Amino acid sequence: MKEKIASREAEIAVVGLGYIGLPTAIMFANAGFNVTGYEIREDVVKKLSNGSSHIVEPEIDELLKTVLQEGTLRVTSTPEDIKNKDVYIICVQTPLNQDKTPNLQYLKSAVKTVAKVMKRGSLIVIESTIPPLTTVKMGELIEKERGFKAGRDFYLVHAPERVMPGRIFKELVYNSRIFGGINEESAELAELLYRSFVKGQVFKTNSTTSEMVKLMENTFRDVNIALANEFAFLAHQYRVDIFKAIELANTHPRVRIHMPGIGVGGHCLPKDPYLLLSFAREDLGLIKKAREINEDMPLLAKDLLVEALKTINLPLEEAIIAVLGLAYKGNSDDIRNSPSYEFIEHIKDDVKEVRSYDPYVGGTHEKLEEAVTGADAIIIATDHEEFKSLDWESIGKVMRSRVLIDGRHIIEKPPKGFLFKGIGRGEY
Ligand code: SAJ
Repeated sequence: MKEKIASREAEIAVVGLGYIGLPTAIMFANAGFNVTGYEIREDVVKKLSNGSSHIVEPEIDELLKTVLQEGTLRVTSTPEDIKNKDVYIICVQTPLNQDKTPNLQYLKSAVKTVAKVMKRGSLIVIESTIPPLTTVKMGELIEKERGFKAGRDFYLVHAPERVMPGRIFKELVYNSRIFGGINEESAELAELLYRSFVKGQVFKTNSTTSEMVKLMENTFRDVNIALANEFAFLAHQYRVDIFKAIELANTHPRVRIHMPGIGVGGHCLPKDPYLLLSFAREDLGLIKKAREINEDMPLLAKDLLVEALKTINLPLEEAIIAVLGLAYKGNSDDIRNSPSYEFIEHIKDDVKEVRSYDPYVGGTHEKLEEAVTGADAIIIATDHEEFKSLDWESIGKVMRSRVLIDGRHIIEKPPKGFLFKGIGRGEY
C-alpha cells in the first residue's frame, strides 16, 4: 500500500461531499490521485457533475472544474462505483439529536456502505468529528459486517480537520494535522497519504486521543466565549465597556479573552462540547454550564431591546424590529445554529413585526433600506463587513423610532440621535 500511495496509484474514495469532503476530494485529485467522490444526495452529485459546487467557498468552482476536466475526480451516488478502492475517506456529518445526544446514523450508514465495497488491506480514514471511542466502535462494526479486523485486515485512522469556512483550501494545506491510528502502521499510512498536499506539521497518536483533541479544541473555544459572555453580563452591572476592558486585559502576555456576542452558532461549537461529554459516565459541569451561557445570549439581547423600548415608552406589541444579519458568523451565508434565529424566536410573539436582512442569506427584505424603513429598532446580529460602514444618518431618517442594539460589537461610537445599547456595553 505504501508504494501505491507514494506513486499516487492508490485509488481513493471520499464518502460524503459536504464542506469538508468536497474540498478534500478536490485536494487529493489535484495532488494526482484518482478520486471518486461518493454522495447519497443525488441532486448534489448532479450539480457537481455539471461543474458547480453546492458549497460557497473561494476558489472551489475553478478547482472543481479543473479536476473534473482532468478526470482525476468523478462523483457518484452509486456504491458500486467505489468498490475495491485502496483508500476510503469518510466525511459525513455528526449532528446532535434533539436531546443533545450524538446522532451517528450518517456515520454508521457510511461505514456500512464502505464495509460492503472495501477490500482487504484498504485504508479507512474518518474525518468526521466524533465522540471519543467512536473510531474503535466503527472498526468493530466493519468486523461484524465483513469479518475484517481493524489493524490486521485493514487500516483505520481518525483524521480531524480544523479548517475555517472561507479559508478552507489554504487551511487544508497549511494547518497542522493529527492522525489517530487504530495502530501505528495505520497512522503512518495516513501521514504518507496526506503529505501529498499537507504542508503543515503532522502529529500521530491513537484514534481516541485524536477524537478527544478535536473536541477539546472547540470546547476550549466555546468555554472561553462563555467566559467572555459572563464578563459582558457583569459589565452591564458595573457600567463598563467590556470590549475596552478585554483589550486592556489582553495586553497581559498570557491572557487572550474571546469576544462576547449575541450567541455562538455554526455546526461545531454548539455541538462538539456535547459530543465530548456523550460517552462519559460523569463530568464536572463546567462545559455544560458554558453551553447554557452561550445558548442564553440571545435572551440578553432581548432584555436590552425591551429595556430600550421601555425607555422610549414604545409598547412592545407596537414595535417593528429589523434584525441585521442571519448568518452565524460574519461574511458567511451559513445559518446553522445561528443566534439570529434564536433571537427572532424569542421576540417574534411579543412585537408587532420582525423583519430581517442579510447580504449573504437574504431575509424578509432583500434590501437593507426596505427592512429599516418605518422600523423602531435595529439589532445587529452578525458581524458582516457591510454592517461596519452603514450610513446611520440616512437610516435614522427613514426609521420610525431610533433604537440600535449591537449584538456583535460592530458599533464603536453610537450614531447621533439613536438610543444605543450593546452586549457588554455597560456604559449605555
Ligand atoms: N464567536 C463568538 N466569540 C468569539 C469567537 C466566535 O461569539 O470570540 C461566535 C461566532 O460569532 C460564531 C461562533 O462563535 O457564531 C463560532 O465561531 P468560530 O469562529 O469558532 O467558527 P467555526 O465554528 O466556523 O469554526 C470553528 C473553528 N474552531 C476553532 O477555532 C477552535 C475551526 O477551526 C474548526 O475547524 C471548526 O470550528 C470546526 O469545523 O470544527
